[in-house]
Order: sequence, then C-alpha cells, then structure tokens
Amino acid sequence: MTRAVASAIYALRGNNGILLYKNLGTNTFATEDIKIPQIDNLGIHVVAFVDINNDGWQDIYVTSYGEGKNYFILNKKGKFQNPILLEVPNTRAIVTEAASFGDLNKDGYLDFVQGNWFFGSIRYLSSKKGAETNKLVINKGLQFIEGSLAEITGPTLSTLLSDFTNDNNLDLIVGNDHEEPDIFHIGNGEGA
Ligand SMILES: [Ca+2]
Ligand SMILES: [Ca+2]
Ligand SMILES: [Ca+2]
Repeated sequence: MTRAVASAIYALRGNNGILLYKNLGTNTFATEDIKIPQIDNLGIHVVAFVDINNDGWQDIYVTSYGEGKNYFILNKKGKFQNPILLEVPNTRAIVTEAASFGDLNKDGYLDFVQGNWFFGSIRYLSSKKGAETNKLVINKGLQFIEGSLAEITGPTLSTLLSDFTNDNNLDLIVGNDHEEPDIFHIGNGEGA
C-alpha cells in the first residue's frame, strides 16, 4: 500500500514551491496543484519522500535557499491538500543541499543529517557564524532536536548515512564542495 503510493506520486522542486506529479499508470503523469503558502515563494533545492511520522504514508521533505528553511509536508492518506507543515531546525544555514535519513538511535523514528552549503571555503571564512555547519537532527516523535556537527564542515553537497564499519551503528559520509576533503564519520548508535 505504502509502496504503491510512493511510486505513484513524484515531487519536483521549483522556484515557487514544489510540483507533485501523479503517475496515472499509463506512462503519463498529471500535475497536482498544491498550495502551501509557507513554501510557495521559496526556492526549493531538495525534495524527498520519507515517512517521517511512521504512519505508512510517504511525507515530503523540502529544503530551500536563503535562510535554510526546511520542512516536512505530512501526507494525509495520499493527499497533500492543506497539509500539516513541520518546520525543521537548521540554525543559521543558507541552504541544505543534501540530506540523508536513518534511525540513528534505533528508536523506530527516522533521524537525519542536513548537509549545508555556503559561499566560499571554510578555510577562508573570517568568522564562523553557523552557515558552515552541518546539522544532525534527532526525531523524537516529530520533535526535532538539532545537533550541530561542528567538526563536520562544508560547503557540503552530499551526505550519506550508512553502516560502513559493519557494527550495526549508522555512520556518516560527507561530500564537500571545492577543495575541502570529504569526511567519513563513525557513529556510536546513539545519534552521535
Ligand atoms: Ca507519513
Ligand atoms: Ca531515531
Ligand atoms: Ca557503523
């Protein structure tokens, strides 16, 4: 049921909110006009389907340019009209260019990492204000607790949560722009 819904709808980013494409099952797609005032004027950069509230329906995660405002749009049993919008903390960010989801602390709820991009290079920043910091967000039943990955700096273009040490605790790979090195970070299974 959930998979059918996930594969039947696609979401694309845009300069004015998002576009939803419904797969009609005949190799054709129909756009679904959804009005969400909080995001309709935002330049959207990342759009992803993810079931953030564990109800079996794929919700939509979106990131936007400028103030790093990111949201979840909750799926109401296949409908996105007048949806519940959840704002995601992303202190002082400019834009999240990559996100990766996984249950870091094994409580059944997906947590995630927001890889943030900024102008320039970390070594030439005269003062660090937070835009250069990626964020690790723990999902406590839709209460989003932001942790700063202060030592994991961008500008970041890709993130991946994956257990590359094979100890059943998710680890993190961060891919960075310019000459900054990509970083492999080993998780401890408790969200750190
Ligand atoms: Ca859901
Ligand atoms: Ca979790
Ligand atoms: Ca691991």
